[in-house]
Amino acid sequence: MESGKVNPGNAQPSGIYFRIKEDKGYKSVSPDRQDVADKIDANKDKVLTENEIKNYMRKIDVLKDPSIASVDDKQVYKDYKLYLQNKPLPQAKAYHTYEELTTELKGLEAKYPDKAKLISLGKTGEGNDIWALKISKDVNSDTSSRPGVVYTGAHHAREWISMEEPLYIANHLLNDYATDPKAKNRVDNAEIWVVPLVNPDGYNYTRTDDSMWRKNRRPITDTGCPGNDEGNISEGQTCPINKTGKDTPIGVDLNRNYYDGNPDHFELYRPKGDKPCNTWDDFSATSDDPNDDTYRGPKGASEVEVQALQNLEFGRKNIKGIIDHHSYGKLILYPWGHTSQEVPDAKMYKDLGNGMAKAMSSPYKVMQSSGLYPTSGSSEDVAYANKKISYTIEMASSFQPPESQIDPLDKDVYAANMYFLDWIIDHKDKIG
Ligand code: 0X9
Ligand code: ZN
Repeated sequence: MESGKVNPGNAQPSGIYFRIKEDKGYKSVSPDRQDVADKIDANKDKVLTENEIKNYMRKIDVLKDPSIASVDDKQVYKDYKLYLQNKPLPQAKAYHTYEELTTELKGLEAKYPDKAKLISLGKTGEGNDIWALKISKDVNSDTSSRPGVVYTGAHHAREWISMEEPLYIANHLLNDYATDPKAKNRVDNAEIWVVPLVNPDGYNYTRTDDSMWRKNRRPITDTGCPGNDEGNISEGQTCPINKTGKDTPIGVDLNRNYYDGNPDHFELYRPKGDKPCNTWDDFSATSDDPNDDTYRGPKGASEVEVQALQNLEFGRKNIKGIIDHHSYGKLILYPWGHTSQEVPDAKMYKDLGNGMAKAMSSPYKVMQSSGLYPTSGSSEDVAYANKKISYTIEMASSFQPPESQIDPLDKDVYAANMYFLDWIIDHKDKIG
């Protein structure tokens, strides 16, 4: 029998908690999650049915649209129930902690000093390093004549599997170099950057406090809305911070915060006419309310994590391709994400995307990002505007797949990632 904060088995909790209906008896929602339970149904002393919880999960996009994305709804529901009970996910032990990731990256650098170099792209608000492993033959020399490809993961804290894939890429390229001519060709002829954990602060928090956390962990004390944070708001506007009267809101959605500073690209971050002071939005999945999961931040590139990635991706002219990993949905997404308009080179994106999908054994759907839902400020769109070949891969069918699925998922997506890398190497003179 389980012990801890949650009432076990058939013991009926007192009426102050919501209860989750289980096959045998009831398990109460943790007091920490009472606000979530209130959102599902404000009627206290209520037993939440599976359907009520699932409807809410659909509303907040934790359960994605199964007509578009691959959804393991049993697994996502199971993980969400544990979240409501404030219990750790059993699969957590199978995913690298931030410390384990750091040790493994340092180990690769130590083992392959002429092919791997570990660089901190910057420090987060909580003092964690945003690690990038540069992989290339004679890595300490100038390798900028080789085409560059960046593989990123875990912009979103809860998307654990998306961190494992870039790490898998690093391990395989380096460990297979001596025995696999394909790996050798890639390391010899490209400059590969692996950034497994863009959001270490958020990730750590998902392992200790909240397995469904998405954003970074920066306290938001200024929304960039002049005067409004003190409640001095003009008519027709809302003040996102004061609106709720809650404690200081925390966190920016890092995949809504990209902006390269080029005024021509501003509308990729914020649609025309929209202001930080109001919460109307052209994009359903992007928000100016710092209490929301998809908060875009007070201004473009306000977050150190985004600045770090942009410095790498747009600062090095030889970088030709970027693949940003997320979970979940088994999707290969290409720009644009902020509009349903097609990019001029959509055919190239579809062909290359289909090639990547074909390299895998599991079916991944290739589609334009906005078809999932439109968003602004995404890494993918800003990369495209900077002439990088840019995809988002939504891995797996849940945010944190169980241990038995991790290796097969990594291996499968690795095939797509290597197809992409080989294509970039083959087309290096024709891109950018
Ligand atoms: O919303 C996102 O940032 C991505 N999905 S996730 O569930 N991993 O959060 C999708 C990004 C792709 N871009 C657009 N859909 N516009
Ligand atoms: Zn994501």
